[in-house]
Amino acid sequence: VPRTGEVVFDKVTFTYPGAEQPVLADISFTARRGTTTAIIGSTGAGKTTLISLIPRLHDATSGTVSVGGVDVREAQLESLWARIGLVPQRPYLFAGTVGSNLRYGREEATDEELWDALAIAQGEDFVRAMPETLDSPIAQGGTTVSGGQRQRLSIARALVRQPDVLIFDDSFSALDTATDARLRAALDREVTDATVIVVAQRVSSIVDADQILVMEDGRIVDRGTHSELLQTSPTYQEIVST
Ligand code: M5T
Ligand code: MG
Repeated sequence: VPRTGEVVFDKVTFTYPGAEQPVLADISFTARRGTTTAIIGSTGAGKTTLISLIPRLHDATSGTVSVGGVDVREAQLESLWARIGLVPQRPYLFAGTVGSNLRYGREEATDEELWDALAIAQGEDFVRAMPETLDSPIAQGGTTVSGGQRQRLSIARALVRQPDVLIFDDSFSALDTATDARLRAALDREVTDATVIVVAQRVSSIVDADQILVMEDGRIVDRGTHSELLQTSPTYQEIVST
């Protein structure tokens, strides 16, 4: 099994169990290691559903999804999940401490590794400012930290696991644009080997992506870089202007 996190969708269709209409139709793309693939599109376009097929939260109805050259259906779930860091659209924190929340998924991580992940996720300053830093208590649901702090802890948690595939589902939306920009610059600098997939609402979060997939009604209607799409995609132009 090659230790590469290349993600390939080949003619993927998906219908939720019991639903009549497919939510994803004819999705094909390759997300290469060391590159960033962005997915943008209006609410309900199917972005969250698409990324949920990678760790097999759902299985494709037809077509194949593969990670590192292996069909995810043939991969052992535990080893598949060990390779994927997914930051969900609604970040969740457990009752415990900052440290125990960050270690979820990799219990053996050292404090230094937690700080490294926090530095990239732009969470270092606020955790250092907490009275007990990594040992500071977190209430169930993370109600003692702000939405933006919760998002950054959730991002740091994914980084601690050092996955081959890093997926951010609208993970930068609660961050102000300056923090968003610093975080993406740090990711670019520090996370160079992973396959990064970014679902975003804000175009400013994805202008530097190696490829952008524009989704509409469960389909990829256009693809390219930011500057290519500005020239070729009316849908993208509309997203940019709103
Ligand atoms: C795409 C439907 C949803 C929408 C379409 C998660 C989920 C979604 N859907 C279900 O029927 N059951 C489900 O469990 O699928 O939804 P999405 O993938 O969540 O879209 P999105 O991520 O692009 O939207 P948003 O709002 O996060 O930008 O018809 O009803
Ligand atoms: Mg979504």
